[in-house]
Amino acid sequence: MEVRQSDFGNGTNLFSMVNDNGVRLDVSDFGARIVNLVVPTDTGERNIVLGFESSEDYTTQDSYIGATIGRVAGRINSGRFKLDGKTYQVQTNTEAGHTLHGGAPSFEGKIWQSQIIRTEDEVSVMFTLTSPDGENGFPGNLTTSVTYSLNNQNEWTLVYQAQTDQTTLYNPTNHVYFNLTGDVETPIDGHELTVMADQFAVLNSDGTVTGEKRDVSGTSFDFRTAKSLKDCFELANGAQKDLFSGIDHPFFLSHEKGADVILQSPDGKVSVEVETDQETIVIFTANFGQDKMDMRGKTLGHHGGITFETQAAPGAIEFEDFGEIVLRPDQVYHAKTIYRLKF
Ligand code: G6D
Repeated sequence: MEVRQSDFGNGTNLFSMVNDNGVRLDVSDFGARIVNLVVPTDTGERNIVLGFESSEDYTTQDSYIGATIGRVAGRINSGRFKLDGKTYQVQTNTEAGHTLHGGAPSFEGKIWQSQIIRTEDEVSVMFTLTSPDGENGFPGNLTTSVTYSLNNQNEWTLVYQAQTDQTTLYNPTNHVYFNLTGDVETPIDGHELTVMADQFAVLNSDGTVTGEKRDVSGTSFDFRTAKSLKDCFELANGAQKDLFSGIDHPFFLSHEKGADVILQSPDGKVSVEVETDQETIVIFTANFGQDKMDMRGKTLGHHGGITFETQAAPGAIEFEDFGEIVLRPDQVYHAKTIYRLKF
């Protein structure tokens, strides 16, 4: 296995990790993000994630694609929360006046420190970042790392660590979009999805959670047995699906044996299995509507990819049963997600 470093533009770097089976994982210190994930198939190499060809493109087209998101993934209602009796107002960055993905710019817009790590079993790049006290309104000097690893079992592993010198909020995630066809112009409708979750979080029209955990039974969000995304998108009685022209929801994982989530390509040649120690996964099906992006010489549009944002549920600071995102000085934050590639 090997790691190569190259220029990614504007003082940023690209790190290419290649395993002995021909899998290539490209990551950048710009936003500590995944850029490419290439797998070999009997019909040639296939890049199964969305990504641009230079760091500039992320600034001009879409800053979140593949990026590490923090301090708090998802929306904080009105950018306001209480911590140990004190009310904080953090920077809001949505039309509805909420804070999305930690404010803007946040982790996705930073150049992280990087360190290449090679062991017998895997190659890794560890990205580290210090978010200063008061950044975007969040308390505490937060030192955080995210380590991307690739091994010869074709597993891409993400490990997060963080510490803070004052009580704060921390709920990071990775904003990777998968499209297992390898063609950004092919919508994901033909993919089959399995999500081992009995409940999802109901959303308001502005994307904030209502606080209701709803059973998936009888809804278009029941993926406990494999179902095509087309069936989900087209099924009637999917009020929440229609509200967002797709999925943009947290699913509460039941963590039964095996994978938490499985995505299968339409031709059955490639699949990704996700296993995480996080309580929820936010699935967003790139509900871009008429918005288009130039990507790798093609045009990315509506339903061009699907995210698997493993994290505590958005709204956790508002609703106790949505998870725990308070990080205290005497704690070390740790989270791990594995994406197993089959091809
Ligand atoms: C939209 O609501 C969605 C978010 O979940 C997503 O992360 C973002 O677009 C890229 O705001």
